[in-house]
Amino acid sequence: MRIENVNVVVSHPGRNYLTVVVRTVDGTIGLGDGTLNGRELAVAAYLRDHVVPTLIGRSADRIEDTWQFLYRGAYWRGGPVAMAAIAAIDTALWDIKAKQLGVPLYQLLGGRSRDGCLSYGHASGRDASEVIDSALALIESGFSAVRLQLGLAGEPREAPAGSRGGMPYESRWDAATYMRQLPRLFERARAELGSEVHLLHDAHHRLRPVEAVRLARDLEPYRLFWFEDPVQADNYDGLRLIRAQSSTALAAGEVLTTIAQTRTIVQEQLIDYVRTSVTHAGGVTALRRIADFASVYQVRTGFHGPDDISPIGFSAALHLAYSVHNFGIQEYAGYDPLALEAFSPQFMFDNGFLRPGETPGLGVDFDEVTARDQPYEREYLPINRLIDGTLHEW
Ligand code: EZ4
Ligand code: CO
Repeated sequence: MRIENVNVVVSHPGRNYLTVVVRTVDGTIGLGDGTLNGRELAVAAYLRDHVVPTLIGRSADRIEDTWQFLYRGAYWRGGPVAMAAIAAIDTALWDIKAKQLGVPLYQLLGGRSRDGCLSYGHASGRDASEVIDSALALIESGFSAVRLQLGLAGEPREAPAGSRGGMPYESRWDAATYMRQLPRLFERARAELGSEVHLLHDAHHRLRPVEAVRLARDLEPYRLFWFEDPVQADNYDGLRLIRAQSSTALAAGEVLTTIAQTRTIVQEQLIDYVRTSVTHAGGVTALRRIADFASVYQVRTGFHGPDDISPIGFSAALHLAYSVHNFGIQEYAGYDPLALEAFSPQFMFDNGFLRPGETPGLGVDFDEVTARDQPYEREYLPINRLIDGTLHEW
């Protein structure tokens, strides 16, 4: 079935999302997510100017060939902009194929491997009491796994209203304060939330290796499900150091965009969970390969699932999570009601577990007409500075 038309829509149902709408000559519509937080328009231009014109008239059936055409055929490989663009097209083509065959996507990926996908929610707050209250609310709503983030240590969960002027919000962060506060938070969390709940934490690439080693060791008594992104993503030696000295489980990879970039951390088993996403690492085709590669090394999936991945990319991830053997956990940050309205996702959350929709395809819809009334708004991730003003990882 030939591709007749491809629309690239950047809209703002509560936040910015890049949605690709691929239409075949028989009227089948496939949806893809290429949202790259803070750089959405670059992906839109890459698609509109260089990808879409080459897709019109191509066979929508040839998903693998189209993936290779966009990746290998461009000569310039990888990078977050190109890989988000490829992801959007690839996801839309899987949606089309599953719709045309009349099955939910996971059936094309081998059928389900489990009854539901364990998910974790985000608990945050300005101090330990607030974080624990936030975690209790999540547990109350069914979650058996929660990520604990302490706002005071420099993690603004939401960019405050001030950032809505189109400039990034700036926060301050101090490693020593963070490293003092975090073990205390987890000590309290274990005391108040019990030993059964899974606890996670994300260090957002902020630590130097020796700091990360110390923190990973200080956190050992609290048995974290994982400690995420302790050091810069490309600092393999840093991860080796942490790995050699601590038994705290590690997760990394949300900023990686290709299977080749996951190679060292997976093959050397520097991590326990790989965090790549359908939206940022080249789509369903690419993520399936990463999951299979990781399975060889007993590395499990922990696909990135923030609300800056649209319900389309999130649903695609769930079909994979449902079907791959080495699934670990799925991040589920939840969505703004406007986003749920815009995409009508069919996935289900039940007692801490997620399941993809049962309707043919991804199980999402996209209301293009309403999207026109929700145009792009310039918004960026916050930035972090050290106490002396030096720019640091956010
Ligand atoms: O900073 O999605 O694990 N989750 C995260 C996220 C990322 C954002 C980047 O756009 O690290 O909060
Ligand atoms: Co993260």
